[in-house]
Order: sequence, then structure tokens, then C-alpha cells
Amino acid sequence: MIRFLTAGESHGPALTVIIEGVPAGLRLSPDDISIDLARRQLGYGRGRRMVIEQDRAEILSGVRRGQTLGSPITLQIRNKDWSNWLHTMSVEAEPEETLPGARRAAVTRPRPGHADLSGGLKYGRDDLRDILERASARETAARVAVGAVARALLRHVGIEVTSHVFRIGSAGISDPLSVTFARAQALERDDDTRCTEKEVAAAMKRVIDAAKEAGDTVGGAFEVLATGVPVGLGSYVQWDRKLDGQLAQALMSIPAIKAVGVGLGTAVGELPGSQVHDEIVRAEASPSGRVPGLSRPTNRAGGLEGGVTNGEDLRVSAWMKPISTLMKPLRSIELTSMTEAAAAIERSDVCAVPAAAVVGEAMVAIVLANAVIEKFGADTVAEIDDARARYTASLAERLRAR
Ligand code: EPS
Repeated sequence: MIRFLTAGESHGPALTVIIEGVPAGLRLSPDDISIDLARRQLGYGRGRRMVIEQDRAEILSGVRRGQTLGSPITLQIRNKDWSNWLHTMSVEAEPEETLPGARRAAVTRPRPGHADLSGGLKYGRDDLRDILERASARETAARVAVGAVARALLRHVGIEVTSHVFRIGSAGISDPLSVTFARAQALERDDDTRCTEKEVAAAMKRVIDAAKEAGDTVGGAFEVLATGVPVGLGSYVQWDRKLDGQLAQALMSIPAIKAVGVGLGTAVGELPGSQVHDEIVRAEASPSGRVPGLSRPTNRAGGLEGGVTNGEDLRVSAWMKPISTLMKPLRSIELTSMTEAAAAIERSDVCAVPAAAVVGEAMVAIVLANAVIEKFGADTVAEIDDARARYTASLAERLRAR
């Protein structure tokens, strides 16, 4: 099982992550990770921090001569911005006055929607900076690095993961399921909305511009797709082995995500069964999917039935709330005097949905990599290859034409 722990404050020296359980013999280079880190930094509506950073992961352990060793992999992403925060973020009780960086006042007016208030009360901190430094979505850079490692394993077994943004505020695509994997994957790496419809993308940018103009922020929704997923990952036999449940938890753990859907998502509550379920036909009639001899003319289930992959493309969506730092702040409380005051303003993004889609890809890749390991073995990629070949042969035999 792949486990990982991230550490690091948004304006501390670095983000660090230790990943355990990656099989030995997997090809991995720092460049594989940098590509995804760069994609996460993009997006129309991002703030000034992304101009400062150029995220790169150093591999400190677990990889030698281009291959994983089976031992824990340590990755470190340095925060370039740290040089401006040495005084504020000093670990010393009395930081030296010579340390560079602004002398920042304590944050004492919690932002509605952020972890500021509940985190400050939970951990007994008077300066809410102690909360926001770790609650910041900066931490998702570390997760994207883990996702890149998971993606390397998935690629090895023929699974690709991509994403597209289908809503930003009032602008959106009405039928996200109509966007094929190939269409989403064909988006340019530096596409700044990750929306596949040109006109909708332009409308999304207008929505973001208007929010910025108004001192407001805007949320949206994205879909993560995986293709080449074998039938039989996950299980229905126990609640915590259901892959849809694991995917929902993984996506909901991304900051600001408030809802997750699989396939049709919430529409399943409005439609009759005949318009929700995907018929099973002989492959000759409608070739698709990865079950030999069988096919599905539709994929409303998003590739999951009973918490188990069914061979169709995996399709999971997530809805993100608007970021909680508003340049025209909402009402809040000055905690030092318990009087009403406008919420604090921190440097922030107007919209981070395209970046969240890249984080979504990472979280889905991590869950899928674990499911692959659970089904096919965990020590070496050679063992995984052997187990996959046996499974594929047994499926072909079981479903051969009679
Ligand atoms: C982020 C880095 C942060 C924020 C953003 C995400 O950097 P800074 O606080 O220095 O501007 O831009 O986080 C938030 C919007 C938030 O509310 O936490 C990043 O690397 O993605």
C-alpha cells in the first residue's frame, strides 16, 4: 500500500513528503514530477505567489540510477518565497532583528470559509497565521508530487489520467460526460482554464475577471478521467475497500472541495434507471472498454459499479467553493477585542479551479495506484507485470465466444 505524509508551511523553507510502498524497479526521474508541478501552478485567476515560485521536487531518497528501490521516497519542494518570510516564520522564540522579511502583524480577523477560526480555537493559537500556513493550498504541491510518482506506476500498467474544467461560476458545459478522455488529454499543458470548449473557456475568463473587479472570488467544477483501467480494481465486500468511496475521500480532502460525483453524479437522483445504467452488449456491437468481448454503449456509471472498476473510463467530478480570501472582505470579528471587523486580507487567488483539477488528477492517481498494487502485488514492477498478464489471460478465457 502506498502511504504518504506531507509536511511544511506555506511560507516555510520547503514542503517535504515521504512516500512509502512504491514497488521497486519503477522508472522515475525528477522531470516526471516537475511537469505536473508546473501544471498545478497555472490557471487563469491565480495570484502573485505563482509568479514567485517555480516548483521543482528534489528526490532525497528511494531512487537510484533512475529506478525506485522499494524504500521510502523522500521529495522536497523548496519555497522560493521563504526568503521574504525569514523573520515571520523563524523557529526561534525571539527571532534576530537582522533576519530579512517584512515584520507582519498577527492575523486576528478570521476569514469566513477558511480554517482560520475553527483551527485557531482547536489549537489554541492567537495568531491565526499558525493555522493558515498549514491550511493553505500550498500543501497540494506536495500531493501533486506524490501523484506524479503514482502516475509513473499507472503509466507502466497502461493507465493514463487527465482532467478538464467544466464549470467556473455561471459559465459551464452542460454535459461534462460528453467530453471524451482524448479530448481532455488533448488540452495544451499550459491551457489556462482546462476547459475543452473554446467559447465556454472565454466565458469562464470573463467570470473570473468580473469577480476580480468586484473584489470577489469564484469557484467551479472539474472532472478527472482515467483510461486503460482494468476491470476489477476495488471491491464491494467491505465499506473501506469500495473504490468510489476511496476516490470521494481523496477528492474531498483537496482544500475547498465541497462535493464529489461519480459518472452522472447528482443527476442519478433525477433520472429513471433506464437512463442511468449502462447496458452490456457484445463487443462487436459497440467496441469500448477493457473487458474482452463485452462493451458498454454508454458510461454513465463513470467506470464504477459496486465500488469496482468495470473496464470503462473512470470519471469522477469535484465541485470547488470560491476561495475564502476576499479583497472586499466579509464581516468577521477582531478576536483581540471581540468587536465586529472586516475579515483579514491575505495574498490569494481569485480562482484556482484549473489548478485544483491537476491536484484532483494526483489524488485519483494515488488511489488508483493503490488499487493496482492491491490487485497485482506490491514489491516489484516485474511481479505486477506477471500478475497482470495472468489476469488478462484468464479474462480472455472466461469471456471467449462460445
Ligand atoms: C498556493 C499558495 C498560497 C496561496 C494559495 C495557494 O500562497 P500565498 O499564501 O503565499 O499567496 O496563493 O492558497 C490559498 C489561496 C489559500 O487560501 O490557502 C499554492 O501554492 O497553490
